[in-house]
Amino acid sequence: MKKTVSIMLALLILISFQGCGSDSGTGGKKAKLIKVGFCQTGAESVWRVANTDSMRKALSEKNGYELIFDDGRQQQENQIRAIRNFIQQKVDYIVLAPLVETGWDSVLEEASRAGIPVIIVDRMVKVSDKELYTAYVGSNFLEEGQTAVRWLEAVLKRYGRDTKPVRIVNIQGTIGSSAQIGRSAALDEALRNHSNWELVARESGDFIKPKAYEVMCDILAKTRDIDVVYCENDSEAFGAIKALEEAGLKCGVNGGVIVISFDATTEGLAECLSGRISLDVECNPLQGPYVADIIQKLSRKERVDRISYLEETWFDCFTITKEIIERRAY
Ligand code: GYE
Repeated sequence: MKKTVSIMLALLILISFQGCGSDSGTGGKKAKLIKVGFCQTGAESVWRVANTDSMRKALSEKNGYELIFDDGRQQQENQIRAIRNFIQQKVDYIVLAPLVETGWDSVLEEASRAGIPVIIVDRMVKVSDKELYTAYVGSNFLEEGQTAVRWLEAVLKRYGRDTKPVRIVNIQGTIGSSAQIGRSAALDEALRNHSNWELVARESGDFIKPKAYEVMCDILAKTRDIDVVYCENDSEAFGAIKALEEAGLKCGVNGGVIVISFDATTEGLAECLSGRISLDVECNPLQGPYVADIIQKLSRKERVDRISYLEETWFDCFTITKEIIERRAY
């Protein structure tokens, strides 16, 4: 009798242990994680931090991924080295947010030879063979810029400034990055189409607030006759506004300097509400779920779209509200 009781007890303990294991939903066995190497440009802006966050959340262990994250610290050589490391570590997928468009052919050929699919996010790459990447998720930067110049045209008209000289400063993003190329190209196009628009200065702020502050200070030392500052992201707009205000200039559509920005982060929209930023064109950094979806489809050998542009909108100082800012996810 005593023996039967102890056998039953042992059995009970065994069953309850197995029960604990199956709580994970994997029947006690760990499901194989998908190994992804993600190579980020760096942490230059508020937008970038939101982008990294979105990727980390979507490609979490809980969702079935082993994510190897690499911060390129704004150097293409670092990014190339990271990709080579990912190849050595035999990752299943490589996700690359390229700092600039060119210079990727050899390393992407290495990834292709190793049979590792590459997904490009945010900025684009210019490669000799399109097959060197499997899919792209990001923004149409030329369209973002065209939205900005169309808005400027309309506002100048509304204020009766459409035939007067319009003196524009362009604080560019990282030279050679798709975000810079597209946004600057839209401004160039508009400059060609408006004989009264004049580009008085063009410098790179590298998408970074302190750098933009520095270049704006230098420009202001040469001229204060400025109508518009076309910044290529929010961080640059913050730096430019600081320099403009320290120089005693007012920022705003009504009689001040019109500051245009891109990203529409919570902080950027707060400046839009204060009137310092007149227009903030949205650039969506929440790309993680799209990348996860592509990886899932590729794992099931399903077809994926080669190019996916995220839907984006814009906000200006006339229509922005506290409620819009409170609902903002980044
Ligand atoms: O606008 C900026 C960032 O490539 C779209 O890079 C991205 C840009 C974004 O650091 O804030």
